[in-house]
Amino acid sequence: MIHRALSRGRITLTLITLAQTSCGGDDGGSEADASGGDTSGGGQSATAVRLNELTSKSPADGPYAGMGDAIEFVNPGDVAVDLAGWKLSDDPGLAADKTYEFPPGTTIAPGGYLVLVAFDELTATGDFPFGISSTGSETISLVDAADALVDQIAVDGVRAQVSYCRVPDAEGEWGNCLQTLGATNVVAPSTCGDGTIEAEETCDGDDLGGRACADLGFTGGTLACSPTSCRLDATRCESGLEVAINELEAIDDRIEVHNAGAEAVDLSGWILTDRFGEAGYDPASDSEKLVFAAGTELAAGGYLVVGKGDLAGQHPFGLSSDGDAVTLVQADLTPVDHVTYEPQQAEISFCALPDGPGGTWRADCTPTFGAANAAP
Ligand SMILES: [Ca+2]
Ligand SMILES: [Ca+2]
Ligand SMILES: [Ca+2]
Repeated sequence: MIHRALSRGRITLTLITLAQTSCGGDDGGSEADASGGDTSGGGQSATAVRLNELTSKSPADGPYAGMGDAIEFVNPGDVAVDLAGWKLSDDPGLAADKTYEFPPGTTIAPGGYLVLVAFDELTATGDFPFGISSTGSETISLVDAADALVDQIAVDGVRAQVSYCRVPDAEGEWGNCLQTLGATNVVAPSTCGDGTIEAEETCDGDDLGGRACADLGFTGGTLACSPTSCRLDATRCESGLEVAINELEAIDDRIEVHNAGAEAVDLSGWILTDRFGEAGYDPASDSEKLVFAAGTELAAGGYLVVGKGDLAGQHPFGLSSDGDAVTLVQADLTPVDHVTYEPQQAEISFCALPDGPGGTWRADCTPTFGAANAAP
């Protein structure tokens, strides 16, 4: 059913052609026309080709796993389309270094799909020379060989982390989708960011499911919802203690804990975990936690850097650069501090400024593990 041809080299094209049994659905010329005047009257012209699906993060599985951001095109027409000389860009001005030109021999069969992936300079594989931001907005343009606009989409990259697509294919409205690169688009069962708690979500936007910091064991502060994971973000909840998570990064997975108080604090039996949830914390179900050894003390004004590993004093869980959360819990399971970060924020250093429980978290700090935090 699915035929996949892959050619590798300076330019990689991945072409998927579906069996032609499902392409009878011509809508009689009401095809959306992004540019105005680029389709002929009556049946669908060559420029019926449409941007159809985008991902702003490399697919986790499927035929494009690990291949980078992906863009799917569809040809809903009844004739093959030759894309030689067409261009794809994240710059409406088509700057050369931000623009991919479809090479000779690039065609999409009637009812077929074409999937391109971001060019990876390290491996010199892939196609288009730009990334699709997973946190910001992008405008992706498709133009034909005469540089006439064929289709264009302004996408909020947060909504494209799994898939942003048209439903139905080619002509529908764009929205959050299941990932279906090279196949018919499907609406996502839930949408993080639509303000409604659905499916796996524990919150969405301002809807926290009626919860506040106190429900998680904190003494006060402001509970929020991660805009990318739709899980509770207790970063601004307060414990009233002077000890806090102070800095972290997702490359070597280091976590800095700081005692901003005037007296040493005994951390014996305290726990550092990535599993703290809306139902509180169950250490019995968490095999990947660090329990601080008896006698662990953090001096007044001191910094403790916890690295990743299986040795004493190390934490065994990873910190994802795609967003994650860390919580420090006392021996009696009362939470001390929690930090949630979003994709890309911890790639260099995510830190509290100024140091300690009252600081405001920000991305891209100057790394200062073991010392006072510093702005970029
Ligand atoms: Ca698709
Ligand atoms: Ca939702
Ligand atoms: Ca620091």
